[in-house]
Amino acid sequence: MPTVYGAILSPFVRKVRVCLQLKNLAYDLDPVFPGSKDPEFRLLSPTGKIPAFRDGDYGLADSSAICAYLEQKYPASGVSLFPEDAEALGKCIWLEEYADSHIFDNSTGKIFFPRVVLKLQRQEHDEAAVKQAVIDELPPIFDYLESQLGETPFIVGAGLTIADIAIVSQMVNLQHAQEGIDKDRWPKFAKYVAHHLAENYFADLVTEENAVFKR
Ligand SMILES: N[C@@H](CCC(=O)N[C@@H](CS)C(=O)NCC(=O)O)C(=O)O
Repeated sequence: MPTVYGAILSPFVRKVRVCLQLKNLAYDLDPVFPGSKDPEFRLLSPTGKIPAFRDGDYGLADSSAICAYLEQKYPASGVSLFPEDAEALGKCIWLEEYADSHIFDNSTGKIFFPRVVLKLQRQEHDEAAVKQAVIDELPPIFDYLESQLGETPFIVGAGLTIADIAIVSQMVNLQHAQEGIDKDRWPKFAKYVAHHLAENYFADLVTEENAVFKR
């Protein structure tokens, strides 16, 4: 059975877990924190970043690499998350990268990490800087994503893709940080995120994650 190495609040670990679930693949979760010096983990993830992944003798790191591997390795299992059409595929990979880098840096990094991770570690954070990030960084991201959405709950084409999973995965961290999306200002994006959060591929994981805050 494949193993995912990582901590459940990471948007990248969540992204891989959602992919595994949608591809109907059972897996083990080895709870490894970023920067772990565990030799088995560091062989798979030389940077120490999570997630890492093992499938038999094969292993690698990085959520995008892992999800692309799963798609090619198990094409007939569960749903396909990468479109075949070249233009749709290109757009999917772009939006996945936008979520993993730009949204992660400016939303998860500037809002979730200080407010949630530092709090869990019982460290102080600069709440004024977090509030400023909410004002400065989120609206341009939401404006862009609102502009990319049509009437369906999918940002590329007519079905669920890796782009939706990557974007909504970052929005889960924003939700954990007690920030939402104003549905009057960004109606399509707010509806889109709410749609995916209500589906079991996200809802089950978020329920599991919420237990962390009740400990
Ligand atoms: N591009 C990587 C990003 C992974 C990543 O940045 N993970 C964070 C946790 S959410 C991490 O391990 N950070 C530790 C570090 O930057 O040293 C992916 O998609 O997996």
